Amino acid sequence: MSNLRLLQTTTPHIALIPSAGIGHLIPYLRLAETLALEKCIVTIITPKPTVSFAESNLISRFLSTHPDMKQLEFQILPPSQSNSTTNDPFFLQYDAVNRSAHLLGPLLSSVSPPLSAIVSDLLVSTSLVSIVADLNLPNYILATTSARFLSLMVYLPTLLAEPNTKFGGDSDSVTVPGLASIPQSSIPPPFANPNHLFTELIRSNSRMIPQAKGVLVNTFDLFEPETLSALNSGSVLTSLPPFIPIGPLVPYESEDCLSLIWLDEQPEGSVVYVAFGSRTTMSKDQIRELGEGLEKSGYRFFWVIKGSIVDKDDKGDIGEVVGKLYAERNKNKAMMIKEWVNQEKVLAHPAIGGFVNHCGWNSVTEAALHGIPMLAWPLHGDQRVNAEVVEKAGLGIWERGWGWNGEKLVKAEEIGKKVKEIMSNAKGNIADKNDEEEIGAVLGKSYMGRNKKKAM
Ligand code: UPG
Repeated sequence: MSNLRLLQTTTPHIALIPSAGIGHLIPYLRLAETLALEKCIVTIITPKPTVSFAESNLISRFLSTHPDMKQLEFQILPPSQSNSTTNDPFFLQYDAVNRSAHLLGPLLSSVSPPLSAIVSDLLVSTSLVSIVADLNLPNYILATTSARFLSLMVYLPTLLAEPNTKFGGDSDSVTVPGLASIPQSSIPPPFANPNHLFTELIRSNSRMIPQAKGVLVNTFDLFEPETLSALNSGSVLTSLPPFIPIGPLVPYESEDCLSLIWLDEQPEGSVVYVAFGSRTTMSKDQIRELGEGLEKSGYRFFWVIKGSIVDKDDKGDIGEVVGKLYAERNKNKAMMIKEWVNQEKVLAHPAIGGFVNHCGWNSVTEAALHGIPMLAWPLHGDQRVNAEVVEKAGLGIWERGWGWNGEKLVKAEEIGKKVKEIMSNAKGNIADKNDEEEIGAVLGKSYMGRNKKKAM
């Protein structure tokens, strides 16, 4: 009993409440480890069921390597099968988590020792306001995106309430006070529809930010100085709590993945890593152009390919996605993989010289942490605004004309050219002559393979 009292008075107990998807889970696991190292008791509240296998696998692996961490499963109401504005399974899950939030009250009040504070995802903050008030607990938000996109979210309710605001309209840009204006072309297309589920979720939850005790942001002062200062000086809105940069969040201890063995055999800085996060796929035609572009660049590459938004639906092997001939002719200079890789360890590997990515904010912060130059290819959501941050900070290049995912077919030539551009800045500055000869030889073989039935 006396020990328990000691715990209650001296050891903070923090509950972490992520929402849905890997991009919103990983920062919470990183924060969990950081808090535990600071001698806090941490309880992670995980919505169940998850949308993807990747989320449930990651949670189990994390808990098995962090036995001191507590977990409570939060059984959520079934997500709607669709909504008139979207059938994106992650948006539907955010909505389901919000609709289930009333079930969190009893769960949060039952934990022992009693909680000292809650850190929750922005996308559940509205639903949590009355619950945390009843429990008399301070609520912090951990924002998983850039401070720049966060500012747009903070200001979204105001923008949507103004009669003259037009997203996707003729004006060139959108103004958030205190920030450099945001081009219309960077505004996520769903914002043009005020009834879109994504817009509605952000609008309703952002309204509650002033009620939070503070907002922890996975960014750092040098990366987004003006934006952080605009948020904290009252320029964006006057009623905001402090925005505290705590990034880049440090990756937690985790196991190696097998693909690192392949990287061990590659020269320093020689490999371009290509990955678009946990939930982004491209059309078959775009995957083909990307594949050819990587070949044309002449560099070795490590390519993580997602065949569907949710991994549970991702069937077929790599040969079926990129073509067996393509896979065969690149096998000596490329690692192509459809399974989960430990991306942070890949980026930390000395063989990696550049990173082609979609500017999911976790990928950006991981690349920043390891100083890997990026070719930004933003595809949806916050990613074009994030790409502005990357470009401004000098961490990478961005070809704006490539548009949103599916808006146009980006051709292999352009991709190859841009890959060469980032890789020429890479640590080892590779362009290895033997490699180019090898490519030529293999291309010859594949040409013969393609034509063997119709030519002698
Ligand atoms: N990851 C792996 N292995 C894989 C795939 C992903 O380790 O095989 C990790 C990666 O290291 C990163 C995370 O998964 O930590 C993916 O996060 P992110 O790069 O942010 O991409 P998304 O999964 O697309 O993240 C969603 C949104 C993105 C947003 C982010 C944070 O799509 O636009 O910025 O959530 O809110």
